[in-house]
Formats: sequence, structure tokens, C-alpha cells
Amino acid sequence: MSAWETNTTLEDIAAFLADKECIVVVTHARPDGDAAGSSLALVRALNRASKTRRASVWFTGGVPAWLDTLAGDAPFHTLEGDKTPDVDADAVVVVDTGSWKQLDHIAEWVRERGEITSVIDHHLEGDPDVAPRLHIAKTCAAAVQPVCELVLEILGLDSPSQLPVSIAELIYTGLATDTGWFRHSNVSPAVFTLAGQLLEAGVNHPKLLATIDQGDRPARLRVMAEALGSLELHDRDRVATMILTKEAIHRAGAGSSDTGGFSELGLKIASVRVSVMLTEVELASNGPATKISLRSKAGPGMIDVNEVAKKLGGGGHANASGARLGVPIEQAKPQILAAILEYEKDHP
Ligand SMILES: [Mn+2]
Repeated sequence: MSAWETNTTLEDIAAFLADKECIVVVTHARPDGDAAGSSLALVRALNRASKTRRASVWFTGGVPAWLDTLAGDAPFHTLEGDKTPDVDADAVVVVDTGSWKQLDHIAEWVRERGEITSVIDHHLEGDPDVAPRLHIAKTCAAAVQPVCELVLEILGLDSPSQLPVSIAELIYTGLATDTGWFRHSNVSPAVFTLAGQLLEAGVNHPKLLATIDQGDRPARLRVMAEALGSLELHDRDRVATMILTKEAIHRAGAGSSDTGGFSELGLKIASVRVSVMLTEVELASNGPATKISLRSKAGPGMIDVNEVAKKLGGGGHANASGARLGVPIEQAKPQILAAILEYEKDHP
């Protein structure tokens, strides 16, 4: 029984990929800045290192509005419906996840290519049978941190400050977005050192901020208003919940790619220790479901939302995690509130 732990160095993954020609990079469904940044940076580096290689990213489950601008001419595909990568891959790399659930409808496609697959991730939980080669950087704020090391290995560079700016800005995007633009408790000396080196490489911070954090469609703010309008406080105002039904998303004129990133809004309230966002989703594989996104404040009395999410089959990080339940929101909400209460009972 293998464990969700690193069993391969990035040097070994670089060596495994060195003679591969058709490399498919995938990440979790509905990619965020870290998923997009880490996957696109890796294909840029792989294709730069070999003239004949064809490495590309295959995204699933709806992509953010800024993806085209961020990607530029980096090769990527967006898989609609239940489509899978239609290339003859000789290597597969999974970044920013290692969870069958998060791979959604391409999980089976990845499973069939187990022998040639590698995982590079930073989440505390995952499925060790996704790949024989696992590099799990659990202390890293973002998947782009280990991916940056791999990219340096592939390109034979000593420092992130030497990276081509087209790769540096993808890595910076993952670092900035997974730390909430350097605000969350996962910032560290390593995060700021890497950010500084990437700025030295020529990253334009205001340009990326404008593209990604200030690049929303109006519908995204309307759907954010729907989420905020649903705000409820529970457990002596320590727990905030917000919900987004498909009907509310439709009312706002938004799509599923407009709904991410609202869970932390509840933490703005002084009394709130944990904020829960419940979103009605349709999984390609098995009908209506609820996506639960959890955020908590660090410090004394911290609620470890990785532990809370694990009770519902999910996971992530201590202050940011998530789960998916195959039930409607009205059933998912009491389940997550009960899981938080249970955690608090066990950690008085
Ligand atoms: Mn990430």
C-alpha cells in the first residue's frame, strides 16, 4: 500500500521526461491560477528543451476568462463534455492535484496510462495510485514551486531569475493566486524569495494583477453578489456559509468558470473562524453534486479545514480545502456544519 508521499526526485522526473516526445500535462478540473500556471510553465519548458517535442496542456471543466491572455502561444486544449486527450501520449504529468475526483472525467484516461504518469503536487491529501512517480511538496504554498524546480532542471538553469519571462510569469501567477496575492497564511520566506527572483526575470506584477485578479467579466461580480446575498452565520457567528445554486448562477448570467474564489469572503467578518462556500455543480460522470470550498483563519483556535474536508472525502491544506458531495446543497450544508462541529468537539 503506497502512501501520498514523495517517492521520486524532480531530477528523476526530468530524466524520465527527457526522451519523451508527446507529453500530455493535466490538472484539476476548473483550473485556477496555480493549476494553469504550473501546467503551462511546464509545457513551455518541455517544448523549449526539444525542437521535436509536442507537449501540451489539456484542461477540463471550464476555464477562467483570463486563460487565453495568460497562456499566450503556450499550447493548450480545453476538453468539452466527456472528451479526453486525442493524442498518443508517451508521458503524462499531473500537476496541482493527485486526486481521482479532481481529475473528473479524464480520470479513467489517466488511469489507463498509469505507468507513464508522474504527479507533481502540493496538497496534503491525494490518491497515491494516480501515478508511480509522486513528488508531493506539502510545505509549498503553490504547485508552481516544485514545478519551477523541475523547469530549471529541464532548461539547465541555476536560478528562477534566469527564466524566460514567458515562463516566469506563469510561475508567478500560481504563486500569487494560491497565496491570495501574498496575503494568506501560506506565505513564507521561500514564497517571497521566489517571487523576488521571478520579478528579476522580468515579471510585470501590475500586468498580471490586471489580467487575473482584475480581469473578471461583469457576470462574475453579479454572481459574487448572489453568493454574498446568501450569507448565513452559524455556531455563535464562528462559521459563515454561502451557497450558489445553478439557478442563481444562471440569474447572474454567469457560467461555472465564474464561481471560484468566493469562499474566503466570509473570513472578512471578525468573528468568523471558518468560511464555507457551497456550489451546485454538475459532474460529467454522475449528475448533480455540491462542491464545498473551505477557508479558515490561521492562529490560535485555528480550524484545520484539511481535517474537516477529510471527514467528507476531500482535503487540501490547513487553511484552504474542499470536498465534493454527490448530494444537493440542502443535504450538503448540514453535513459540512456537522463535520465542523465534530472537529471543534475533538479540538476544544
Ligand atoms: Mn495549488
